[in-house]
Amino acid sequence: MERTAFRTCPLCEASCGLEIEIVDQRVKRIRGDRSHVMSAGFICPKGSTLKQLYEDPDRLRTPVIKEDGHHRPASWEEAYALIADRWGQITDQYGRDAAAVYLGNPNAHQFENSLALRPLIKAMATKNVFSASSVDQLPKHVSAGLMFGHPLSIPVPDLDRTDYLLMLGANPYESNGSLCTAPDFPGRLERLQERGGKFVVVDPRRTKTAAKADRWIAINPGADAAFLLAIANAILEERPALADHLRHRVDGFDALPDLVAPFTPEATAAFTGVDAAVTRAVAKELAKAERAAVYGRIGTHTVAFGTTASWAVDVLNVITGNLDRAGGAMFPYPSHIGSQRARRPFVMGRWHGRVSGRPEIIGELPVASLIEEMVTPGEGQVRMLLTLAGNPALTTPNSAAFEEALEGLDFMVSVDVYLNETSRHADVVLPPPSALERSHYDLAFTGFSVRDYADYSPPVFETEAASEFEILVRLAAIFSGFGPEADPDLLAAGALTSAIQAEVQRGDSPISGRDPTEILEALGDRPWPERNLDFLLRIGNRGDHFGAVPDGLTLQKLEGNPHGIDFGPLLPRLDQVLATASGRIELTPEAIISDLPRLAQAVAQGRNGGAMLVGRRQLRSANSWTHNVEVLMKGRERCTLEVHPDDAERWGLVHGEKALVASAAGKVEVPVEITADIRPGVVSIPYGWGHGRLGSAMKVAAAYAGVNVNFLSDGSIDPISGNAVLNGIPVTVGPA
Ligand SMILES: Nc1nc2c(c(=O)[nH]1)N[C@H]1C(S)=C(S)[C@@H](COP(=O)(O)OP(=O)(O)OC[C@H]3O[C@@H](n4cnc5c(=O)[nH]c(N)nc54)[C@H](O)[C@@H]3O)O[C@H]1N2
Ligand SMILES: Nc1nc2c(c(=O)[nH]1)N[C@H]1C(S)=C(S)[C@@H](COP(=O)(O)OP(=O)(O)OC[C@H]3O[C@@H](n4cnc5c(=O)[nH]c(N)nc54)[C@H](O)[C@@H]3O)O[C@H]1N2
Ligand code: SF4
Ligand SMILES: [Mo]
Repeated sequence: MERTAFRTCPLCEASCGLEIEIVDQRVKRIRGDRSHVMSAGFICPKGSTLKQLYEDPDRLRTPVIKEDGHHRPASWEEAYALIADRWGQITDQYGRDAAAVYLGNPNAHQFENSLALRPLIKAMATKNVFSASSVDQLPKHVSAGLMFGHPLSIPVPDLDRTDYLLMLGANPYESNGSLCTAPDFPGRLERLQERGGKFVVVDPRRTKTAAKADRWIAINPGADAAFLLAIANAILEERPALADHLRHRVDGFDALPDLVAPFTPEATAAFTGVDAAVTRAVAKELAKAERAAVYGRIGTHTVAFGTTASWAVDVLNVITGNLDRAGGAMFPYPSHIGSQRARRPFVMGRWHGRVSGRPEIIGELPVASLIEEMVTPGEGQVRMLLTLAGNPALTTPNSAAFEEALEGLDFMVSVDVYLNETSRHADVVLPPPSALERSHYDLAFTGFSVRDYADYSPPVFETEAASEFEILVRLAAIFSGFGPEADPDLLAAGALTSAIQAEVQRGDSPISGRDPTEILEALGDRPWPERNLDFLLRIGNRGDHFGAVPDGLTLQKLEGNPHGIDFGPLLPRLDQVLATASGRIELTPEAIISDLPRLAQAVAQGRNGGAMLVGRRQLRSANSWTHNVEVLMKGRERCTLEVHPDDAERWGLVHGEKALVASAAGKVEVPVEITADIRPGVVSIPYGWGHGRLGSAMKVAAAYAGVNVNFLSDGSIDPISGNAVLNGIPVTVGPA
């Protein structure tokens, strides 16, 4: 029996369409879906490995429970009963804050997880909620929240129409883009150049992306905020007026020249390592380009001035008139979002961390503070941890201390497909099905897409196993006190019914005043995640509003379009987006302005000349977890220390031999790769490696272990957002 299935790849934000050939219930081949409305056949080497990930003998298929230091298979009933028991004991004795949860990256790629998480977290009723966001893009949420009023109102570069892209700390030739969903990002950049446009890459490393760029600027790590403000300074010297479409929508424009006055291209040059003439040239190009966009990613976010850099990116988009216009930086409008978004302005600090008092942001505390919450005794100490689709032992700072803290916990649960560096510490591991056994819709990344589109894929293979939705609902039931035997269907039905009831009661809802029973019935008898999704789509901005808009979007319509539906290029929509108290763009938010003296001080201090460590991503890895796939791993060693030839000589390093790299937090030994494609004084180790730890069960990954770069990150943060500093870490380097 042969058939072809179409499925979105969930491994990175590009969300490519895949065409999967199946013969006799086995995957024969996976290639790019040439008819997909966004990816048009593009695929990277990881996309076809959904087969290997599905077939991987090391992938967990039943729960495991740790006994005497070893994991043994267990039934679901036994696993849930144990969790209910321990949860009860720990929270009865120590209170709800004794339990913490860490949410990893794949949650954002699985819509059923996104749907189940809110009730799950609510059921835990703990303030100790942590996620990968605070080792990633949190600074962008904060700057967007402060400037535009909502932490998800993040403008994306209009890649397909821009004439000039200034890109900082991003390497889409390897990463395929982030906070910018654009399958075949490299192809889109090449087309930009073909139509006469330019792109400039700011990165301490001459990455593949930088090598293709019209200009590569080898900035010092951690200096982007100063560089961007120097560009703003140079542009504002010309006293430009705001563009017409922004003129009455911006507060703080007049205050800006004084605020950026200390950051001239000349004054910042020693700190950024960028010649004033180059900064001025970029400022001129950016200001004069017909349609331009500034875009910053990991290298601008995971640094000591991450929020300031994130803010400065959009300051430039505003003052050059490029925000909210075609070819500039625009706000996507995904189909599952209704026309009315809550207009309550963004706030931070609704609660605070126990130990260093860090403010809550978007419902979370910074994961860099999780160690102290676990190890500092006293009321509210974290004694139980739930990790959901995350591998914080490799991905969060100060890994040695982190793993030690995990060992000190009373109880730990992981929901994960592998027994890996993190879940090996867990008392119970609950495995969800593999990607090919689950359906897909992008609730998260369509919100950052360069075109408005929607696609849905049903599961490629049926499975008897519990869905991840069911696992999360059952955990929520346990945490709510309904116990391990509660019926997940009843709970899911209850949650959807309440959502419908709340919606019909909203005056501005497209289904205001309708009968909730009629709405629930209209959603049919699909699995619960699908019913929830259909509900969101149908009340969404392109929805059929349950019959009111005859041709409107429904899940059924998406099912009939397996290559997705393209709704066209992004449209200007600033008025709809703005949710600040003033109703305008806040160009000079207090939380950021008040931190500028710290940047001015860093600029004045300059550099001490010591080595700085940065990370990097690689095309054949997805964060820390696809390393058990042999076809992705074979070939030359990839977990290496990139060093400039001058530095190698200075430090006595030999290509292929090991170097010892040490920071305030720890040290690692790593093979040296001498390359001129890195700024002198900067070294780079890729992130996501460090496998083969005792108790993990990933044979291929163990054979290509590499080292964990987060042994070197010391837990320092960007003080505004609390995001971890993972790039620009002072290190010493010598032969091992
Ligand atoms: N030094 C340094 N550190 C970094 C970064 C960096 O650039 N440098 N980058 C940061 C960034 S951007 C991110 S996003 C984070 C990522 O940090 P994490 O989210 O903690 O790490 P991942 O490697 O994505 O781990 C995903 C985990 O989920 C499991 N998994 C995979 N699919 C599923 C699924 O469908 N369900 C469940 N339940 N589990 C699944 C995998 O086995 C793995 O254990 O790391 C951050 N850490
Ligand atoms: N193949 C692959 N693709 C991925 C992932 C993966 O692990 N592998 N992970 C996915 C995830 S979760 C994310 S968040 C995205 C991230 O996507 P990107 O943001 O494109 O991530 P990186 O490839 O890590 O690129 C960061 C770049 O910043 C540079 N850099 C470091 N410090 C600085 C600095 O201070 N200033 C500047 N200007 N540059 C600096 C680094 O040299 C590096 O080239 O990728 C996603 N896609
Ligand atoms: S670029 Fe990302 S979404 Fe596309 S095939 Fe590769 S891993 Fe999958
Ligand atoms: Mo990420």
